[in-house]
Amino acid sequence: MSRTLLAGCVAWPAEFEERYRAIGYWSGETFGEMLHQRAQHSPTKLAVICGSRRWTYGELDQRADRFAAGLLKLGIRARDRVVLQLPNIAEFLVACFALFRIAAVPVFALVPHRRTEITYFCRFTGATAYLIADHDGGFDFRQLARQVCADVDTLQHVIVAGDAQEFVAFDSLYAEPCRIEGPASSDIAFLQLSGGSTGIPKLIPRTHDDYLYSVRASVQICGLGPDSIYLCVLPAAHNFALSSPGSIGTLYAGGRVVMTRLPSPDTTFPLIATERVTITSLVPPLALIWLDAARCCEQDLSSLQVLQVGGARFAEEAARRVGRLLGCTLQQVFGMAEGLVNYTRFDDPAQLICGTQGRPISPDDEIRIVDDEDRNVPPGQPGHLLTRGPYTIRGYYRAEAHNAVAFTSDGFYRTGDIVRMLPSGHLIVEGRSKDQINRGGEKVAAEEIENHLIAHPAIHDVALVAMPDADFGERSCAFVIVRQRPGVVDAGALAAELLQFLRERNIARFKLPDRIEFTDSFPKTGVGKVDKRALREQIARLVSAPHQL
Ligand code: OOB
Repeated sequence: MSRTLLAGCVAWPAEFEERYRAIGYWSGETFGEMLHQRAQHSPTKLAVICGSRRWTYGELDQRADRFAAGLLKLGIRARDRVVLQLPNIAEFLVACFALFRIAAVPVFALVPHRRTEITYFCRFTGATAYLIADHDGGFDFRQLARQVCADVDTLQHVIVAGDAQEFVAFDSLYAEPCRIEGPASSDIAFLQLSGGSTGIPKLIPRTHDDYLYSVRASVQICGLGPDSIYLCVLPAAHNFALSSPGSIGTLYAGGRVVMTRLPSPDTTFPLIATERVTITSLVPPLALIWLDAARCCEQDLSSLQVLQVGGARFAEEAARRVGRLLGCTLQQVFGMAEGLVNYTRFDDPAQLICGTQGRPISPDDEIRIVDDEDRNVPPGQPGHLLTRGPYTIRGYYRAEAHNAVAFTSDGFYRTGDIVRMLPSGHLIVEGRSKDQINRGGEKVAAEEIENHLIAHPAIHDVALVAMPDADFGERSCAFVIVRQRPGVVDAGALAAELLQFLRERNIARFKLPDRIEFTDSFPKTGVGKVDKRALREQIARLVSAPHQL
């Protein structure tokens, strides 16, 4: 029986819920139970490797229980929101499973997020706790936590993995396990971040039922089993690395998760060789770096069976090099934190593996490809991808007005992707209608950055668009119209000033424009809106012919 959902979340209509349960997609299992079962079944089997730490299933399960007890003692309760910003370390898994067990709701921030984003997540969700590592990549997160504490009234606890200074030490929370009232499988397990296309980031509520279905099906499609060893290279909290099949899928299958903070071949190739990694997932820019490094690699990468690439479009020519250079099978993954995930299948012909972004996980993933008026396009033609299904959300968290535009009245999610479907059901991502830059898998919502830039007194108007890039696929370019100023504007100095201005607004670095172009006016569409397509074409021409600058 389902309980009321966390306030601000949209449930599936009852007839869908009944159907998804009847078919068995929603199995009634929770994450906490899943890990517990694996631990009971094979307590001494290795589950997580992180540096020199090697934890068995029994140990991971125990740690999750003891950490859960510590969280309860601290006063964190079911349905409390906890902003979690951890790098790829074993504590990430302990924290997730502990929070899942006490039915508290992790909000998955990304490591590059800074004061502006974290403050927003904490305030918007009314978070009572913030969980961080002491530092990562030379950045001190305790410093950030001090600022966030000053900004957010609801925040009561900061928990730090590593040197906690004045905050609560992660390790000090391990307590005697206690009886815990777990969540229902229909409860919200966590809030994921949307790639976003609006000024304000959206949060995605996922239930144990729906997420575990996508995990279970992914495990099956990707052939994971007890012998699988997954290298977690991408941010552990991102949907791809978490559940497609990612670290949760690996644990589901009884395999082993190897955590790495650094994605570069110098670190990861030796790990693959020594830990005998069988599968990993990368975004296209990283895959290109790995392919290059593999040409003159002295490490033994022969254990690697599957390289998954997704998050952004992977060029077909690069896709064709994977087998030859890395000696493994490529799997393309086209997914979204809102739900729908597509995989190429291992027995697909090479043309489909290299030239498409895969087909949906579930027979009940409903796919519509439509024109601007929501009419189905003829088969094979490109159009807007709409989707509905057993693990695709029906609404963002506390976003009623936005939900009215992001979903159709009958519950299809408007992905903002332009796709084409082959007769086999495989999708090819042709482009995007959402106002977003996909910077090699890292998503930048144009409006969010435009809002920041327009706050600068020298700026009259601004438009952020994608420009083609050999390594990232896309980078961002800000077209800027400057207010009339006495004297000549020094473009170089102003561009530097704008970047500094953005840095001072404390946002993730990957959101800073990679290029700034000054202009007198924007091209306009028929109805008078800024014609971003024309701007994209303009910058693409400039980038492809730099000598004409
Ligand atoms: C994954 O999730 P998000 O939420 O960071 O981003 C979703 C968006 C998609 O709507 C699409 O625009 C783009 O990222 N995308 C791709 C792609 N995979 C994602 N575009 C072209 N080709 C691909 N293979 O990125 C994500 C979530 C789960 C698994 C994999 C990726």
